[in-house]
Amino acid sequence: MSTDPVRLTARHVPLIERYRDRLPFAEGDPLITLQEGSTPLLRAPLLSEMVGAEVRLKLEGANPTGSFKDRGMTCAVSAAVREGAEAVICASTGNTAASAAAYSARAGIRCAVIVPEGKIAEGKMAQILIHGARVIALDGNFDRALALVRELTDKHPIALVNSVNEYRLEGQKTAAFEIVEDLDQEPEALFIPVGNAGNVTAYWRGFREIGVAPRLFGMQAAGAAPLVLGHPVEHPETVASAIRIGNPARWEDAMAAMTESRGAIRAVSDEEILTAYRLLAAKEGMFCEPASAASVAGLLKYGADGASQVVCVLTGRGIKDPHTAIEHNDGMIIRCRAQMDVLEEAVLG
Ligand code: AN7
Repeated sequence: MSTDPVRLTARHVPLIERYRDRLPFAEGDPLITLQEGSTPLLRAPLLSEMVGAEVRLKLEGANPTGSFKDRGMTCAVSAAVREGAEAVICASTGNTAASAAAYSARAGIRCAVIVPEGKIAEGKMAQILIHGARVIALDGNFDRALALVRELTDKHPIALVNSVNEYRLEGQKTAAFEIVEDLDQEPEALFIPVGNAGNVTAYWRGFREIGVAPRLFGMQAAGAAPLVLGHPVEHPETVASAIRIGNPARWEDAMAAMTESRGAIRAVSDEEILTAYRLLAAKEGMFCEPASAASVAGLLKYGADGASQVVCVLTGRGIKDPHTAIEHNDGMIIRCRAQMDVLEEAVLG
């Protein structure tokens, strides 16, 4: 009989343990985990009806820090600890930083994050700070932050945990394994938001490793769509702050993934993103962050392209960005005097 009072099922196993045979970690290696991965694949009845296909949502916001970044971060930080690192660093639009801060806290190592000043969602800043990381608020955008942090880590022995780190992609590819395990049929199309382009690259790697090939449809915000335009965007702008990126580090890898899968890279406007964001929350009960809604915005705008089994990746949780939710919603607040007739009018009127 086990001495551990908690009975572990497949779903409660740390990502590195669940997929150890497909990841570069051996038994006995340090394991820094917050029990990430094994996220739900939720049917979306209304979306399915709207696009005439079976649509499911991969809920990456169910990861411990509320985004898919945890899959890569358990690997990147475990590897950093294995290599004796005492500190990690990343440039970030918010989620990578929140994840790095949490996993570093768990590992007992220092963490610094470089973020574009005033441009990351409030919930992410709260996460980074409460985990005790050092925030460098840069007078420049994400692309500049990434260029600087790459230069810095060439000079100093600090582990870089952006998705230029191979361990990040190795961890993130596991989401593709889970989707195929959870579906009875193979997915035919995957819609996914694209920022620095690490995640779409990782999904393709994961699908290829297990011999499946859904078409990958990458979605960029129209104001930050370098891959669609074919050239870097110097001043990217979008309401979806997580993907406000003008020069993705995984440019070639991501384009190869979309070409090889016979998919496409496309743009969706902020308005289309916000429409999908509100629809997901108000009609499917699923509150994701604006960047995540880009995947569904793309599905609604361009259609399923003949696919009957479709997965949209919802990369992060809505509560990370309360400001955008309070600005753009279909709900209402009615101020009310504490008196029955006024209350009746407010509730029933
Ligand atoms: C919710 O945190 O780049 O194409 O620094 O947070 O792999 O970059 C975040 C990216 C999609 C895009 N959805 O993924 C960062 C960062 C959410 C995100 C993306 C991000 P990539």
